[in-house]
Amino acid sequence: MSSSTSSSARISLSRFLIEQQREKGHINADLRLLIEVVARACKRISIAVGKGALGGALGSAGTENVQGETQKKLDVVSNELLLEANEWGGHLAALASEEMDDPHPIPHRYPKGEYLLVFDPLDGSSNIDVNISVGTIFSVLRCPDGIKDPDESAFLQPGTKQVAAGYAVYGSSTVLVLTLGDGVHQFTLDREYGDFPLTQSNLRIPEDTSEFAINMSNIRHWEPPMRRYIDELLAGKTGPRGRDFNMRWVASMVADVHRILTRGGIFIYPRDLKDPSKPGKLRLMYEANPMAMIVEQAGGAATTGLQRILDVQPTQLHQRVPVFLGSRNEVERVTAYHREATA
Ligand code: AFP
Repeated sequence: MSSSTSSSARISLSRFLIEQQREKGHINADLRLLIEVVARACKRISIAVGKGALGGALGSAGTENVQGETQKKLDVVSNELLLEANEWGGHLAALASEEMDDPHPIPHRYPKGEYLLVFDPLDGSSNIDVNISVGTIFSVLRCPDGIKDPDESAFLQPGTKQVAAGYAVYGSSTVLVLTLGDGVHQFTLDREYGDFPLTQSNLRIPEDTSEFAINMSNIRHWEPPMRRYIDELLAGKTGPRGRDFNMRWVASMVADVHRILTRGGIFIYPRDLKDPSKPGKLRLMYEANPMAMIVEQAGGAATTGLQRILDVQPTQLHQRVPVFLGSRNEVERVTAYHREATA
């Protein structure tokens, strides 16, 4: 069962991490520092996002990232904030981001650590200008032994190798959701004190749900098992499922996943035939993998439709995968439909 914490038992993120290090031995001092630094950068991003039009950072930066997507000014600002916060602490061997073609080395003037950090600095950024929740997603890997100057190949590890994963949602409040491989915990930014007290520990995703999240406008591009699954949901009480389903789609993965973590649901971004060269829209290393680790740690499931996301062996830093994640029974059903279709 998940548990909420009251303000009388306030446990800050720092205290939580120190206890994880001291009592449970889950993390070492470097990983603790890394998480604290990422949280500090998220606080700064939250402030920049919260300024809205007053910050002068709304709108397009007039550039494109490696995916060919238009970068928003806040994408660039968020990327810079995460780089600046993390490069000098001595806990990282390198960083990689959705917004940079290649990994970012640690400048020679700083010491290097044992970890690799991969992030999507501002997920859902096409929602910024319309004041809808956006967020930051991150994943932490170990730098392979003996590699002093990690390049792309050092990052190409399956999601099972992640030592930590998390996201921040910049919504009506700013929340930080974190897993260190021992459950999922939620912290809420206290804007007056500037810290992240623990507000919920051991989040659990219900096994069953009647809520799905998908961009239905792509329906004509879907493969047959995908259409079968959604047709059955849409048929509601009159169809084979015998009950009605509701749909929600924020188009910010962080916000959709956060809803699922809070009350259950299934999130789907399938492979589609719109552009057969792209196996889905979402990126494996800094969207699918960290979210899959969080969802599994909360008792849910996460697949590509055919295999567990965390088992996918990456071949490129920016590769895409189909994503099915959330309430276990729905993810297993739609995965079974895909497997049957390829058998
Ligand atoms: P942006 O960061 O370009 O807004 O993309 C957001 C996203 O990667 C993910 O957060 C959403 O779930 C998904 O794309 C929305 O995709 P559609 O625009 O195709 O609905």
